[in-house]
Amino acid sequence: MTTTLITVAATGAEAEKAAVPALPVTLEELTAEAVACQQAGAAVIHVHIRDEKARPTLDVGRLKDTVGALRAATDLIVQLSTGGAVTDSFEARLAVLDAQPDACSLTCGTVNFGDDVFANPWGFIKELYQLTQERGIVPEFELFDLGHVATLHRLLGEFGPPAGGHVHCDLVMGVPGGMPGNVAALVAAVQALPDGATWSATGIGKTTLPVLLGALGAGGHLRVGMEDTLTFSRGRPVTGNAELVQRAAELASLAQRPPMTPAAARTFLGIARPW
Ligand code: KMH
Ligand code: ZN
Repeated sequence: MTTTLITVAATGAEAEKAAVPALPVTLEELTAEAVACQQAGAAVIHVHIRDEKARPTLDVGRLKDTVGALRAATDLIVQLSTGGAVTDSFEARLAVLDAQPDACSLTCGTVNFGDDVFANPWGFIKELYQLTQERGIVPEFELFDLGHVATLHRLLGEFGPPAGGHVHCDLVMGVPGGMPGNVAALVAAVQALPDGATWSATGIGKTTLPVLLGALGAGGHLRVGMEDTLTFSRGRPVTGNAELVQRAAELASLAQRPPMTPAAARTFLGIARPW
């Protein structure tokens, strides 16, 4: 049976704990959330971490502890963010790989990000990509705009296939400054992907449900989570990541493509269990 890969992006770097008490920011909160999300149908966790004051951090020691704790408590594929926060340096973002995750995000271009800029120039992209190849860490190509697809083609053309041999992309849609979160943009991006690539999609904020339903209809996989949306339905805050995963799993099952298990996801993405 065809199944659906569900990734949970549990925390992100943008929401503030003070404003969103349900946001998992401590290692204990993140681990508990991960366990609940695996039970609800997630196979991958996309991870941003926070410091003791709940501010975003790329501290490598904390990242290592996080990878270890998530591996001990769950079977989820641990995908560390190399995007970090818009304020993070390229050096700190490259050093994320020192925490030896299973997988990492790799954004294929710069994008306006609300009032900020999420910077991903070519020199940084190719350095990060080559590092993932050297270390055997499987990248997920984050595509915020159609131009990012062109850069993905250039990257694969110049440096060859990723660790694991399979190209899996994530369309991040509806960021103010990126491609819109609608079906027309989704189809345009999917049509431009490299042959053989698989993809998931996520819609930020109000675009969450249109993108989720469009992705299911177009044969794609799903990313959900509090990094991307803080509202479950109009006027009703999300109470935790697991309810977003559960809704995605139910809709995927309704579409006759139930959630992929973490073990199947490892095979699908080309991730060997490294420990
Ligand atoms: N926090 C955004 C600036 C990623 O995780 O790779 C970047 C981001 C992408 O979230
Ligand atoms: Zn992220």
